[in-house]
Amino acid sequence: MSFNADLADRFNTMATLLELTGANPFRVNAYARAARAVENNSQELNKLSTSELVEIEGIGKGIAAHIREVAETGELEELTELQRTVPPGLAEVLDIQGLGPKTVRLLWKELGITDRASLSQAIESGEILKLPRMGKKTVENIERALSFASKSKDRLPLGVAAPIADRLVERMRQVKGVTRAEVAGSIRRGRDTIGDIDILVVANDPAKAEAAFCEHDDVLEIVARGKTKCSVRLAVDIDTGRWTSDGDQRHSIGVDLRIIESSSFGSAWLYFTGSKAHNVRLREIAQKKNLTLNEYGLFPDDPKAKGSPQSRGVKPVASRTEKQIYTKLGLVMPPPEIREDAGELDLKNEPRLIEISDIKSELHAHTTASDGVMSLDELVGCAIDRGFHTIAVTDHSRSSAQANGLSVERLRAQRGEIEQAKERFSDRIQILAGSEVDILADGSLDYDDEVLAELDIVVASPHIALSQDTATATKRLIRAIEHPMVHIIGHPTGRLIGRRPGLSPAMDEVIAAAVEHNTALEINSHWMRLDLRDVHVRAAVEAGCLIAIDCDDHAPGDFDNLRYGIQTGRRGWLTRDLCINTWSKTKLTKWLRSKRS
Ligand code: DGT
Ligand code: CA
Ligand code: CA
Ligand code: ZN
Repeated sequence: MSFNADLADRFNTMATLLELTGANPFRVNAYARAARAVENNSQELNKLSTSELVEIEGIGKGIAAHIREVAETGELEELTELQRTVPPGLAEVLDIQGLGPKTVRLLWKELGITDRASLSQAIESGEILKLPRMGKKTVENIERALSFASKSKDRLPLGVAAPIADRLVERMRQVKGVTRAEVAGSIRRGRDTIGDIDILVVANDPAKAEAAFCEHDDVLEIVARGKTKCSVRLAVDIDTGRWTSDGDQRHSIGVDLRIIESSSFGSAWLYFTGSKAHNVRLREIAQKKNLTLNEYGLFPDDPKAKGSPQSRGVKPVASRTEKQIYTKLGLVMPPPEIREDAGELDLKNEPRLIEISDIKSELHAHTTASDGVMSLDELVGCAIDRGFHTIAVTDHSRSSAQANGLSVERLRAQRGEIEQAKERFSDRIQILAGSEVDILADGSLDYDDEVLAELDIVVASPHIALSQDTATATKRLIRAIEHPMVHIIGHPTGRLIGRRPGLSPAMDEVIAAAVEHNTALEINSHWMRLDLRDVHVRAAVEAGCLIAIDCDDHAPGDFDNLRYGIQTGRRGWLTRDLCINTWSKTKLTKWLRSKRS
C-alpha cells in the first residue's frame, strides 16, 4: 500500500472510532476530510515537511503533525490508543443503515454490543427494547437493515472489482507469449455488484501464463489449478476499494482465469460474458437452426453423434469473433451490458447506446465550500481537462451539517466567487452556480424558493429519512420533482450498495412525474451508489424521461467513476438523446433556463 493510501486508511479509522467514542463532530469531520485530502493528493506526503503539508487544502496543523508522526515512526499513537478502547466489530455495526454513532455507542455502553453477532442476539432476545427511545418499529428497521447488510456481503461493488480486473488484465498482457487478455463476466456487463472476476487469455505458452497468474504475490489462495483454467482469491480492502496485498482477509474476491485458443476466442468471450440467461436463450435459438453453441464455437448439429462437436473434430461455422456467431444466428450483436435476456435478442438493429465520449458536461460536483477537497478553480480545471463545455458547482445545502452544508449567506458569498470565476474561465468552460439541495423528509426543499431562483441549476437529493415507507417516499420525491426550480433529482433512492437499501418509491409514478415536469433523474456514477439503478433506468428510458449522468465529484479522482454511470445507463438501454449531459451548451442552457421563467 502506498504511504498516502495507508494514511487515508488510518484517518478514516480515526474518524469512525472517534465518532463511536462520542467525540466532537468537528474533530470527526476533520479526520474524514483529511482522509480524502490525503488519498487524492498526488505527492508522496511522507516527503513533505510540516510547513509544506499545511499548505494542502484539508490539512491543518494537527493533521500535519500526525502525518509527520506516521512518516517518522510508522505509528499513530492516538489511533493505537483508540483501537485499544473501541471494540473492532463496532465499525460494522455503525455501517448498518439507521444506526448512527450515538445509538451504536448506547448499544455498546448499555448492552455490551460489540459486533453484528451480539446485535443480532440482542434483537432476538428483545433486550434491545430496554434502550431509551427504542420502539418496536425502530428495531424492525434495524433488523431489516442488518439482514440486508449481511446478505449483500459476498458480492463486491463494481467499482471495487473492475479496477482490480483491469490491473490483472494489464499484468497478463505483460506476460511473454500472451497475445490477448480480456475481462468477461458480470464486470464486462457492468452489473452493479460482482460475484467474481472472469478473465480470458490467449497465450503461446499456456503453462507460463498460468504460472504468472497463480504464483503472483497478490494471490491469497489458489482454489483450483489446471492447464487451461485456474481460480484464485485476492484480498480486497472494501472500504477504499483498494486492492491490498498485506493479508487483510476481511474481504477477498475470486478470480477465474481461462486460457483460450485464439481461433475460438469469440465463442469463449461470448460464453463467459454471459449472462447465463442470455446464453441459455442463445443456445435455444441455435438449436432451432440445427446448430450447437458452446464456448468452443457454433457447430453444425448432429443429434445422433456422441460427445461434443469439438472433440469429434467438427469444424465450427463461427468461433473467432462474437460478431460472427451472432451473425450466423441471424441476430444483431447486443452490447455486453444488455445481455440479460430482456429483449436484446429480438433487436432488429444494433442500438447506439450512450458512451463515455458522448458526455459533455458535469452537473453535480462539490468543492471545499461543503465536503469536497477541490477548490473552485481545481474543480473547474478538472472539468476542462475532461473536455466538458459546462461544469456545475453544487455544494450541499444547510441541513447537511455533516457535509458542511452552506447557509444562505455562505451560498450567496459562493455565488459571488462563481460569478468572478465565470468571467475568468469564460473562454474555456461555462460554470453554473448551483446547489445540491436536500429534499427534506416531507418533500420540501432546504432553501426557500427565492434563494433557489438565484441559482443556474438545482440538484435536489434525499440524504436523510431513507427508511421511509413506499407511499411516503413516493410522495416526497414527486413533490421535489414538481418543484418548478428543480432540474435534477440526485441519487433518487439514496441507496449505498451493500450498506443500505435506501428509499423504495413507486418508481413508475416517480418517472411519470419526472416526464410530466421535465425534470431529469440522475444516475449517480459513484460506484457505491449507481442510483438510479439499471432496471429503473430502463423504465425511465421507456417512458421518455430525461436522465443526468453525473459523478457527484468530491475529489479529482471521482471524475473517473463516469464509466460506471455510463455502464448503468447502457444496462438501461439509454441512448444519447435522453441524457442531458450529452447536449450541446446551447441546448442544455436553454433547458436550464426554461425552469427559470
Ligand atoms: P457474478 O460472477 O455472479 O457477478 O456473475 P457472472 O455473470 O460473472 O457469473 P459467473 O462468474 O458465474 O460466470 C461467468 C459467465 O459464464 C456467466 O455470465 C455465463 C457463463 N456461465 C457460467 N456458468 C454457466 C452455466 O451453467 N450455463 C451457462 N449457459 N453459462 C454459464
Ligand atoms: Ca463472474
Ligand atoms: Ca466466474
Ligand atoms: Zn452530491
